[in-house]
Amino acid sequence: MQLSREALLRAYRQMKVIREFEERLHVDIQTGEIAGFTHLYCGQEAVAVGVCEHLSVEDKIVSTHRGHGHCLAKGCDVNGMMKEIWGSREGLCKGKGGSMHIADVDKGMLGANGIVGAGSPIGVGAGIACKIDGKGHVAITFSGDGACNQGTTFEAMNMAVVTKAATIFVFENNHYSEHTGFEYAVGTQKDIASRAEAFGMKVWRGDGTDFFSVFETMREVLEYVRVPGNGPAAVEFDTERFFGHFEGDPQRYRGPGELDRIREFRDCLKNFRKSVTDAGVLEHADLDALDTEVLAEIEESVRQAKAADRPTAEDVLTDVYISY
Ligand SMILES: Cc1ncc(C[n+]2csc(CCOP(=O)(O)OP(=O)(O)O)c2C)c(N)n1
Repeated sequence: MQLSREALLRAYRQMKVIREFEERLHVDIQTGEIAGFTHLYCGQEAVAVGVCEHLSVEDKIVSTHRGHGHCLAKGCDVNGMMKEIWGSREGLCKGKGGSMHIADVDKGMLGANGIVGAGSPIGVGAGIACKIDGKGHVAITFSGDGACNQGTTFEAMNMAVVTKAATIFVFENNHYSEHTGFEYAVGTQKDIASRAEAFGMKVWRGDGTDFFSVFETMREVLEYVRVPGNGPAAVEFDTERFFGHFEGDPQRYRGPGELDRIREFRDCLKNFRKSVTDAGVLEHADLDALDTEVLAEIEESVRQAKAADRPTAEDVLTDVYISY
């Protein structure tokens, strides 16, 4: 564990912000005040944070329908995010993106996406731009195990190899595509990374419930892809989602005790806490203090979101077309 104390505290804080943001949405969605479809990222925090902690604002990411964690890890404003999901005109995208279509181009966050597999081609375009730029910046495209079965993903992987795009395909294998198990739905070798390998990419694999595994793996992947001319790479992280596919999903497809087991043994926040306290680099009290701070921050973001202005009828006619 070679990270400084400051870097460790920052990583924990980032994961905790995502965890509490999502746990709070899980509660608040029950009231019906938050409109639209919401897919929570709880359980997968180590992936978003372990990836994004390596990135600068010039590096781009492309997200999925389960995108809150990616946005927060890339530096999107917590209050702006909460207001966006609450549908306020003060939100990050003026309440017009909502949970599934948040973007913040100034932060290098090119957008969440409601269409499964649609992020990969965007990530290739951004990766080609990074390559042309020649400054060693990269584009990361996040996809789930379900998205790995989409034709768009295959086409994007081939295009990335052919064009030597500075794109990294990060596959988050949380074992479910909606309600369909990975074991059933993925035919080839039960492994996503080997598919990417077949397209001619260097691939890596890591434990997505362990921040240190993600962080170290990404260090290697980025070292490779940041070298102009090396082209793309893919990495598969084995991870877990704690909630249903969408909010309201009763999860009857889960095995008995499955959720209890993953919350007990595959929780990236618990695993992080154990690693750093066992190694004596941080104290429980350091982390407890951050927990308190983050809870207050989330509470404040909800207060602001509830009080924020809602869109007006005139707002329907603005931002219909955007020119860059
Ligand atoms: C092209 C397309 N097909 C189907 C859907 C419906 N759909 C939404 S999410 C999802 C499953 C995605 O699973 P995965 O890629 O593993 O991501 P996860 O939900 O596990 O994060 C499906 C089939 C969609 N939104 N877009």
